[in-house]
Amino acid sequence: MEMNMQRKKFLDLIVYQIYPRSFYDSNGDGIGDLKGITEKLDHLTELGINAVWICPCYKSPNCDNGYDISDYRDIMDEFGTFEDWKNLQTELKKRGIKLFMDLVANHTSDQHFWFQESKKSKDNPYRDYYYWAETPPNDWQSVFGGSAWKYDETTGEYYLHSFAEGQPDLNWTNPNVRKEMKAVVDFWVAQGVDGFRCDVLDFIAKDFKEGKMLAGPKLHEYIRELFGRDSVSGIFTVGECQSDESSIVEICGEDRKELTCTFQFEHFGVGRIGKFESAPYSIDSIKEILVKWQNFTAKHKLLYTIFTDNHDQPPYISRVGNDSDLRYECATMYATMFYLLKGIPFIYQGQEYGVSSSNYDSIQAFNDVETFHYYYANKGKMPEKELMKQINYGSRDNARRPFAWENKAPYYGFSKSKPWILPASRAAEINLEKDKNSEKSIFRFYQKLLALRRDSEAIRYGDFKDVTKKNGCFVYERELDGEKITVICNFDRSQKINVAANGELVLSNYGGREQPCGVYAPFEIAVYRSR
Ligand code: TEU
Ligand code: CA
Repeated sequence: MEMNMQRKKFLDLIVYQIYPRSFYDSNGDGIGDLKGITEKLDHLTELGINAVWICPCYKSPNCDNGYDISDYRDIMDEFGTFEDWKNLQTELKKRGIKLFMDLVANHTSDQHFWFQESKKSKDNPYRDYYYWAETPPNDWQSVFGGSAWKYDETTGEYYLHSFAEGQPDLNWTNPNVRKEMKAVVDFWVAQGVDGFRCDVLDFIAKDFKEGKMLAGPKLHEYIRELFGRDSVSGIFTVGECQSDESSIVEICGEDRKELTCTFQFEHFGVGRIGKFESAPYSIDSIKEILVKWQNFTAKHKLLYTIFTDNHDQPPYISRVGNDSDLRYECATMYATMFYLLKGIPFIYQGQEYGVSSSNYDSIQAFNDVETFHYYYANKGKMPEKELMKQINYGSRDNARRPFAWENKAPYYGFSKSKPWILPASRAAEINLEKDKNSEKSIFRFYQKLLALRRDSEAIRYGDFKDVTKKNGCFVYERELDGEKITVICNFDRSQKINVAANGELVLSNYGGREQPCGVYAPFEIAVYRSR
């Protein structure tokens, strides 16, 4: 079954996710900024991406690094000015790179004008922009821990915050709130942005009756109101949403006028209990999840999003792979396994040089609000060593350490002065410069991989077929109009994989390989192409 043309075009995207605070600091204050991104655009062109998603860069007091917005139409002081943003957009356009902004529609900062008004009095015109209650009507817990209801002295009532206290939830049942958020979307579309990544979008519709914090029955109506309008119908939207089989069809179906696609997070559940505790895993279960979603999205003509990393997750290779003796092999194996699937690749900053989790023995080395919540909620309940082990394992800061551009420069070339958060503990060993100078360069591998994707219609639009015959490996084919790509990934220590892969070997992560069949080394991949 063919998807419509507009959707099909999105399969050409290769998105690079930027966490501005940690990308590059242009003015030496220790904080990454927009000018910093503009200065590093050659790196992105070299890598071979064609779109960027920038995490929130709006005005914010930063209780959750920009996910608490105090003005949706202006730029955070630390990141620069609106002119810097315009300039970044112009430079991206020159390079043919699309720009997706982060839309945080569920909550604002408690410093936002709406909330400042709302808390003043019970009859303030902005009162109903948020959820207020005399006593908490339920025992909802904040995603970051603790009650989701916070007492506010001014009027003696509680307000709802699904995330940090500084992130009060907007009341989407109020038509004025929906109007305001539409105006925010229109503002940025008028500025010429190409789309939005939509933060926790399913939280906008709560179901107080059923006691559900998210994905209430009005969700679809609200999303359609936001994006189902003709004036914004061409833009790309990717939702951070609950995405089980039935909701993903409802939110992303071609005829639904809701979202282009959502992030499918199931593979993040592998190898852990909750966010901070690891659990035994096998890569076969990751493979099974990928196969399931490839087949499901094909059947329902949906766009799949392909990613292993983002700003909320420790590097995938560290959590469910190998970031020590086989770091290069594992990073390139996962890149191959994921990014040659059918869907839209999202690459998170640092993946291209194999960035790995950090190890720090004190909570002082951390900055993230979620990490702090977990730490202080569990302090004293287990040995400090065990607690720090869990923090190092699961903290979002693993993905937020400054990008290590250079090998020797102070702070690895991220900034001229002390960064807002300590560099990755392994930055001296793992940085872009060192990677590029290495015989086994992850960056160069990514370049080849992305070039192959850009060059192959079978990879971008072709059918997916799982032809794996045993555990410990993933073998799949992509095919279109006589072009066939065979992808072989071995994640067993060493094994024999017999695959009738005729064609040319177009990608390998071990030197000197030619044979299509035979024994594969740990984390070895091979990609064959025939036409
Ligand atoms: O994250 C949504 C979310 O549910 C997170 O709790 C996520 O599961 C968690 O961070 C994993 O440890 C989004 C943003 O991506 C995140 O950075 C924000 O903090 C959050 O919304 C609130 O805006
Ligand atoms: Ca700066």
